[in-house]
Amino acid sequence: MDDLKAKYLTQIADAGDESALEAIRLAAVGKKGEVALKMRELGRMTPEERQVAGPALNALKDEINSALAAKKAALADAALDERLRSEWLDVTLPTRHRPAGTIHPISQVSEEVTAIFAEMGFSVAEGPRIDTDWYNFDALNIPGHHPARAEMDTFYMHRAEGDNRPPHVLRTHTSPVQIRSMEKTGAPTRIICPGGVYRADYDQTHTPMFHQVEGLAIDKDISMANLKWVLEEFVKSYFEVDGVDLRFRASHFPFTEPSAEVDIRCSWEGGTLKVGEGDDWLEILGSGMVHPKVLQAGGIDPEEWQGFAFGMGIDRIAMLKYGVPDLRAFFDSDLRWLRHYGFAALDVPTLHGGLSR
Ligand code: 2U9
Repeated sequence: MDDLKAKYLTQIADAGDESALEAIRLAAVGKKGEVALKMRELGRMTPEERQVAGPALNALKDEINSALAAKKAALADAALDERLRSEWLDVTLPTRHRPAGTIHPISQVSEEVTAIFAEMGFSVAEGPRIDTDWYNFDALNIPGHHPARAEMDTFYMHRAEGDNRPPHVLRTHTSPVQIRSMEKTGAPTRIICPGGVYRADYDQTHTPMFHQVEGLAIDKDISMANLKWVLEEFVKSYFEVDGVDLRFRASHFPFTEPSAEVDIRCSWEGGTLKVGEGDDWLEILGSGMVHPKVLQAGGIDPEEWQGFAFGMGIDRIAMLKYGVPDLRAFFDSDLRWLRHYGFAALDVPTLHGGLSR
């Protein structure tokens, strides 16, 4: 019995995993194991022999069983230690790498403007960048002979000989989107139309493609007072100031009557723009009451409805807010410039979360 005990305790101590341990258990204390065979021999013993051998065999079985249990627990502990050693992670590491790309200031400003007007009930309308001269000009009260057509340095699409379709142009403003929107949804309406526009012009303050946002609100009793309030709210939100004076200067556009250009009070102390203080004025947009002929072109009865409209250059207001000195840099795709002036991809501008953090 001492030999049996020494044999199995050694085997148990040397077992490398649970399956080896199970094999030892079956061979030692299983139903057909060596201890069971020995137990069967008890029947052939004298009562005196049995009195000694019986308890000794039981004790041996108990000892082997507890050695098995202890070894099983030790193997489980070792396995857990091994998992803890190999399956770790450093929770102090940064969770996510900042994306290498940045949001272009023009995209950022378009999102900011959209968020501000969305809060005032305006939705975004979009349309084609190539449109007919009717949508781009005639519908906006700019007939064929009108000087505004020449002033806008329009890009005309090439037409093949015998092509009888109406002339198409690269839109010179986003106004054709508003005409299409009026045709589609009628009145009342509140929309803004941000997007790229084209004019054949190139110098320090002009690029052949630039960006505008125009707005249109049509209802039964809309006035210049509503226009003034909406623009004041916009300027305060966009430049992130509590108050600002606006100056409406009488102007002329074919598509609005009356028309006004809008300046905001500002100072240029130390070369940086401060909006809402100082004695300077900065022109930032054009506006007016939609011309009755334009409402008519959009299929809306000017006897019943009226509306205001405004337009501004996104590139220009982006330069003013973010201190970009040269317009042309917007279109250069210079990576160092983009890293400097770009915005973090996950900072979506909202009014409650801050427009431009
Ligand atoms: C419809 C009716 C009226 C849009 C308007 C302006 C005044 C304006 C310029 C600002 C700087 C263009 O980017 S810019 O060069 N825009 O001054 N835009 S009112 O009026 C509309 C538009 C559509 C149906």
